[in-house]
Amino acid sequence: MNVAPRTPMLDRRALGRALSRAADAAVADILKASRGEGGHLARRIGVTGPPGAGKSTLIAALARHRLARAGRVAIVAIDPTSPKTGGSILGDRIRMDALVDDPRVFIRSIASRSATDGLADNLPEILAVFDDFGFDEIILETVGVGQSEFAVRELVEVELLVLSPGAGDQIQAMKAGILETADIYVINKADQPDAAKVEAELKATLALTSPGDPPAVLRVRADAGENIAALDDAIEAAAARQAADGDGARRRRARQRIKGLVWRQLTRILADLPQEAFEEPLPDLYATVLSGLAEEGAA
Ligand SMILES: Nc1nc2c(ncn2[C@@H]2O[C@H](COP(=O)(O)OP(=O)(O)OP(=O)(O)O)[C@@H](O)[C@H]2O)c(=O)[nH]1
Ligand SMILES: [Mg+2]
Repeated sequence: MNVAPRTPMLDRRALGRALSRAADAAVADILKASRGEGGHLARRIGVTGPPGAGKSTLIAALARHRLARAGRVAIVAIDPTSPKTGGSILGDRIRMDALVDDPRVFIRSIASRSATDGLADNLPEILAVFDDFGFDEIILETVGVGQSEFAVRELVEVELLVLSPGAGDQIQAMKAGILETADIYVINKADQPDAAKVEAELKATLALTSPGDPPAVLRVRADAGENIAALDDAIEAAAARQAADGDGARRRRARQRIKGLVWRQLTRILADLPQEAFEEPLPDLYATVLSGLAEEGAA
């Protein structure tokens, strides 16, 4: 008898516990628990854009297509406003009700806490849990058009920027450089009158910032699922280009995890130093901080 290969059942409670542990773990514990690299990696798709552009609606529509290609998909929303909650919160910021009961989908909202770039300072560790639990893909929603775009870019393989009509001002307001970070540009709310205008404006801007090789721009209607299949194909193509880079994703993961861990440790060491330490000559202060980092690593 031919039995189709099946993804083993997901232990949601174990996953929930592992995520909470990763969110709260001290750096030393993370180092201790590290099992060496080389394991399975979930592909990461970042979805970013201004508030209300339709990111969550788009992700809900997109997830259905991604599930046809992947066995298990996690949706992680970085929520800049909500306080930290134990489980997944499915408030009105997340429009994914239809996916909640799908056993192949896991949805989690994460408070951004105090990191200066608007991301949780331990986000690399939290995302790594999904690798360990055998997820094929993570779709990561982040709000904003500021610092977080640059930080997210390092965390994902494929980055989508979602804009909507009325975004003309948003395009103007985006800092130079942010527009260039995405692989795929999505104009959502194609049903609204100004969609074509926003698309033209965006294309004109991209022609200046990426002359010769303008990235994909797609007009979609997330709430009706229109043109989402084309977006799904564009993601697949962008992912294939990334995959050609061999172990690029693995190296990128290692780089941002170590950066995150050292940053957290540095922040703590600086907070714990007595005021007098900052009156010492800079080379001495530097040596003090470095030895603090070395002690933590060895702990
Ligand atoms: N007309 C129209 N409305 C849409 C479309 N897609 C989403 N919306 C609506 O736009 C509003 C915002 O959608 P969300 O998906 O919550 O947007 P978001 O970018 O995730 O918002 P935040 O997470 O709050 O930043 C909701 O009322 C959606 O129903 C679309 O294609 N057309
Ligand atoms: Mg949202």
